[in-house]
Amino acid sequence: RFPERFIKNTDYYNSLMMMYRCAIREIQTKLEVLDDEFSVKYNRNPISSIKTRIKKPMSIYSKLQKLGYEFTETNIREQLNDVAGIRVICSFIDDIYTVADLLAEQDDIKILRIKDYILNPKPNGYRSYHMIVEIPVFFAEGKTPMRAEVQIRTIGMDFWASLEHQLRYKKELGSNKDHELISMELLECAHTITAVDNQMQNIKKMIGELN
Ligand code: 0O2
Repeated sequence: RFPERFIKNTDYYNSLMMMYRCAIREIQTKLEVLDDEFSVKYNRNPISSIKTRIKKPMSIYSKLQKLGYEFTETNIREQLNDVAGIRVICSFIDDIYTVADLLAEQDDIKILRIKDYILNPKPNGYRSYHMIVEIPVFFAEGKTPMRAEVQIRTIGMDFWASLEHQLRYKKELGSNKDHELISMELLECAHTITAVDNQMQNIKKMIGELN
């Protein structure tokens, strides 16, 4: 079994997680500033909500093990991109790209990788826009670049992903005899949500043209 209690009490581990939490705060503030500015200029908010999380010790351990690395500070920093996670929930599909572009334009943020699962959804129906970013955080000992994963998605995409995640992990979908049927149902739900997202986007456009 994984020595979770031991890891949690280790000073270096706590200090590293504190650094990731600070990176999350920096990015969250940037997103809130963009949303505030947008609401003053255009009288609406592209961001519906922001959720953040630090990857749990057990998940960090498992992912490193899966990749064939030991549980060390260097490996956590160098091999994992999603210890710090920020999920941005937008109202409309075009808001996702607006938020992503405005974030990417900021000169202290470095974009390490982009995965556009909206343009190219996963075979199971998962849709979301993923950015792996690096942001400098200023600590007493100097500036440290910290990595984080920013997932940007609509309310609909988030609704689907949250429920699919719950079903997949909690109910051990893989061992269920109706696995294939459930996967097909989930894919159908993803298609329905895509259609609704597109329809909402069109309605927004029509209203915009009227104004
Ligand atoms: P959790 O619990 O959300 O942290 P890579 O980084 O390229 O080596 P990885 O990690 O598979 O490969 O990257 P990817 O595909 O960008 O996915 C990372 C995260 O996206 C996942 O983190 C989920 O949060 C989300 N995600 C990806 N695919 C799915 C999916 O099919 N369903 C749902 N619900 N979420 C998905 P974690 O660590 O898996 O989980």
